[in-house]
Amino acid sequence: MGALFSTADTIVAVATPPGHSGLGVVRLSGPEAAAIARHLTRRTDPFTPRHATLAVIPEVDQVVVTWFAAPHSYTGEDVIEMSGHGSPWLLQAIVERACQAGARLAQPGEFTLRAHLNGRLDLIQAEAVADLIEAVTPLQARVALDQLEGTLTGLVRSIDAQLFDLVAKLEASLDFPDEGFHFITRTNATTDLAQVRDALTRLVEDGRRGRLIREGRMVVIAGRPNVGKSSLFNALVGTNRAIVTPLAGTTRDVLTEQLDVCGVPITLVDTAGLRASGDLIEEEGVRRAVQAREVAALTLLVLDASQPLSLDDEELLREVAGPRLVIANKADLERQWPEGSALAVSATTGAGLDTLRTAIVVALSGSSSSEDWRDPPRVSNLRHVQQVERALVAVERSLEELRQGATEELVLAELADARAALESLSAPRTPDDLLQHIFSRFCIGK
Ligand SMILES: Nc1nc2c(ncn2[C@@H]2O[C@H](COP(=O)(O)OP(=O)(O)OP(=O)(O)O)[C@@H](O)[C@H]2O)c(=O)[nH]1
Ligand SMILES: [Mg+2]
Repeated sequence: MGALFSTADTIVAVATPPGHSGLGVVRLSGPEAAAIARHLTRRTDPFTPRHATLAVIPEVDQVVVTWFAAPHSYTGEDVIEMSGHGSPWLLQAIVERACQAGARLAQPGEFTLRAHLNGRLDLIQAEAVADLIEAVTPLQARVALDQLEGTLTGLVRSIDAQLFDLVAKLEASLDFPDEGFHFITRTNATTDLAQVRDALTRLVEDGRRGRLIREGRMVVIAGRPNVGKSSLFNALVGTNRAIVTPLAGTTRDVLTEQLDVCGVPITLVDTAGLRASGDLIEEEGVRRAVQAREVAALTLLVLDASQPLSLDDEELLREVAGPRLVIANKADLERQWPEGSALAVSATTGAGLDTLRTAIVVALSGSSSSEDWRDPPRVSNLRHVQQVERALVAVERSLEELRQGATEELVLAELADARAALESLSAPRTPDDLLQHIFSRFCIGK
């Protein structure tokens, strides 16, 4: 732990993924980085900053060395990147030689931690680096990139600046105890704070969608046998992953696939048709289907539009309460009942699937409208959402105090809390345990 927060030594790690690849990169950061690289390549001349230099590490590999001189580097320290051939053995050999020459193996996230400690990235940006690396959908990557580029930081700063302005005026008023609210009227303070509240409210709303995009959700397909659950599963996944037959009771196991639904990473689950069959295997399948429904964020309850609704269907509609979408499948055939609020789709022709995709993300986000899902939300990380919420609660309390005619002191106490929440987002003074927590989810070499 101690070593993690010291930036006095030089750290080294392979920065590319394990396995064989065209290129592999070893990264060094710290005061000895350039000297160690020279030692490894038997070079007497210094490297030229930001120039790619072909060099040889005797008996190991040919490498291209790039030196980023402090402070113009990712970490803000001297950084050396050595690109070699992407063999795990060769890269490991380079790391070992670097360690023999005085470097220390980097811990997960330690390069980015140093970038943060050296003021190159605030905490929001550092966390965005991990999100960017882990992104599995284009929208996830876009949200993380925006944060890395400082969109959220800038927004939080501007909200905090508005609060600071108000705090300054209220504090100055404290020197005029007789009059009270000397430098700003209650009405103006209320107007300013209402603006801040609205900006924070929009961010919290953004956060609901942002978390959905960042975290993903599990969606389970359920319904009676033969209604076309597996066909729908295949249609959404885009491959014939599940077996489809005209026989009721085809699917017994629980099948899962990962897919991108309007930018949200979804784990889609296909399950056995729900019925009492007396068949041992099928009953186990039904038990697992019920279990899957219990952990899923959303159930797609599939009904067959080409068959009259049975008592079993009615029962299922009562039983599957929770968050759900009712789907009238086989809408390409003659319909036997009016869909009402059910979504008409055809798993075989693909009709209605786009509407269904939108309906899934809208239902998961709990929003009432199908806002433009391609529009990247500005906040997505739970820690960030929580701090914005904390700031919002404090601002709402301060508005209430103003309304009730409270003194400047009371209003100021709430505003201090709001500002502390906002500051903890970009966090120049983050407690070590929070840093430890945040950076432990990084991979080694980042
Ligand atoms: N016309 C039409 N047929 C469909 C549609 N969806 C599924 N089917 C047919 O319905 C039959 C059952 O489809 P499955 O996808 O296996 O149904 P399931 O709900 O998974 O069935 P179990 O696994 O037995 O519970 C197959 O013959 C499919 O070709 C559809 O949208 N239109
Ligand atoms: Mg099936």
